[in-house]
Amino acid sequence: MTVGRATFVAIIGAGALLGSAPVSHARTRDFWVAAVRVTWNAVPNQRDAILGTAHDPGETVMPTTVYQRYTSHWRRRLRNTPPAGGNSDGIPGPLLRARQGDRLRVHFKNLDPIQPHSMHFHGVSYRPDSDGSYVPGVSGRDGNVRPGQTYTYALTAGTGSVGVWPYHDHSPSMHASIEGGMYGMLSILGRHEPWPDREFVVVLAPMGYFQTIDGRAFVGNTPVFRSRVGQRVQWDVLGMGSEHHTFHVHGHRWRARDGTPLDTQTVGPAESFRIRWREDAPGTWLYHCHVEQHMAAGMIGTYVVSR
Ligand SMILES: [Cu+2]
Repeated sequence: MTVGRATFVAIIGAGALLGSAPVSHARTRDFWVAAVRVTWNAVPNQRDAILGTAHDPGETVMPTTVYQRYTSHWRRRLRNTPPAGGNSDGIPGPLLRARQGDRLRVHFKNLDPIQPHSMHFHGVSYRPDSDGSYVPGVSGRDGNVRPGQTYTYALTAGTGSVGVWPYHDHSPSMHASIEGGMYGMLSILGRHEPWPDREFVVVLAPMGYFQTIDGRAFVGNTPVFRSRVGQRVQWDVLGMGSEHHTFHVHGHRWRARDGTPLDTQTVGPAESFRIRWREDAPGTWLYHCHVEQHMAAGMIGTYVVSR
């Protein structure tokens, strides 16, 4: 007990030295994540229900590696996102939630038997040995976690960390890994911000023949997000890949930083934003990327609001 307490004090001291936010109620949050091989189907029902076209499993099923959330010391697999946060699991990786002033320790294990992997985080502070990117001749194990190995990334959420941010593989295998879904999001709340009642993670990214939301394409396969009237809803939106997307939700508007009402917002590669509202519009609504070719290639889903 005494040792744990001493460690905690030392960690707070380090945070203060790094110039991060007020740390009086700061916590250290541990996350356990592994890279695991899976067989992923981007279109599990094999169809585009809007156009009425069929897609062959030869196009939709692929072996890939994903980030998976675990209990401590990788004993047991857990869901990556809260149950109401969508029906997809494995892509994106675990939603890592913290508060401004917190320290995060992300314990990563590479269970992929073939490729090296890593975790590189946006939006938070860290020393170079927690950057998680491979720099030939310079970087250490953090950027090149080989099969069977582990690495712990030490991160600090400072005043400039409030918001939502991507993380992704930045090892030598990053290009194939990102195309295959090795990305996820950090969600950092301000010191006194309430947790939303519903938090939806939306990653817009290409995968094989498709343009996907959380690794799935077409209504009936993409996440069905659910909320109730009166709930505080938060959407965490991220673009990955090489294209820009325009995120649109039917029947709702939100405000840009300058107060302008929006119902469509552009997100480029590795850009991210959060959208919040108090839900007041019951019904079944579409959400989608409004780049027409992306929508036609699967980047569309439904959002169900009950009374
Ligand atoms: Cu798009």
